[in-house]
Amino acid sequence: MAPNDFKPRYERDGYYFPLTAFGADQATEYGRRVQEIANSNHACRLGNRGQINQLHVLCPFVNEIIRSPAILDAVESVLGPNLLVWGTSVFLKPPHSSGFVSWHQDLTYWGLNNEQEMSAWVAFGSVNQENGCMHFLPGSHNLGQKPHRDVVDASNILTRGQHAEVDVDESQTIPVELEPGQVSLHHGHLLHRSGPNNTDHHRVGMVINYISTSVYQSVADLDFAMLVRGVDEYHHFEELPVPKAEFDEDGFAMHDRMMAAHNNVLYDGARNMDSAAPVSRK
Ligand SMILES: O=C(O)CCC(=O)C(=O)O
Repeated sequence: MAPNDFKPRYERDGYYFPLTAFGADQATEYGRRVQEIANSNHACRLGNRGQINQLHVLCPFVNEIIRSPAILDAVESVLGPNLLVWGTSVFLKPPHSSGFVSWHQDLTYWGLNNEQEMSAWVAFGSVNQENGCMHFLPGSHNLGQKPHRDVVDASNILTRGQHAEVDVDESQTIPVELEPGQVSLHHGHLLHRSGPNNTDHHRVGMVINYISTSVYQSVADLDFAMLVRGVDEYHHFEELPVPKAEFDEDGFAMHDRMMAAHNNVLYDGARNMDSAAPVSRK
């Protein structure tokens, strides 16, 4: 069951944290494995611009993370019982790295037909202002979809370097500090950003994008998602299989197809993106 205050606070503020989904030891172990992948030869095939994308298609342990009952209960309390995962991303922030994420709303370039979506950011280590945690602008999900502008900046680890065209009063924003195993959840129209990592340690976490099965892709004919709770009575997305083994060839083939489909959507209408190789998402 979701905490009693989950839905009212989420609907009022556009986010909720902290929700505890994993014990600290379990979360630290997940973080160790994710970091191992980030340091491996696989990393360059899995994303770009400081992201690793769609690990849930390739790694059974990530598939376990996206099915956390604590997270699914919270998401279900707002989106209903039938849930898909549309994507997962690890935004890499190595020690003393300048990578940042500009103010944006997630749903801007995802091509989804409505806002029946929620993102869960899972901390595998401590996440704070020093190592580049997210900052939220409370209530900004009520602004609806704001225009965004693509800005080429090598340090921006968002796919298109997109900036929401909004003047955000930083004094009104909330730093999303989390301990290992804690999760923050946010609405696809909530304005958020994150800063660089000024510490000696990696910042390790993963974001999971949940949608209701009723959502459909409005920009492309083909898109993929994975059923994680309930039933999919719509079949708007090609269903992703649960990976059987880590990084097997079937998983890679599916991952390549999914990334190609997402990139069609994410780069729709993109200009001046020479520095952004279209292999990442979000
Ligand atoms: O991990 C970060 O620093 C940014 C993540 C983000 O923008 C998101 O989860 O939507």
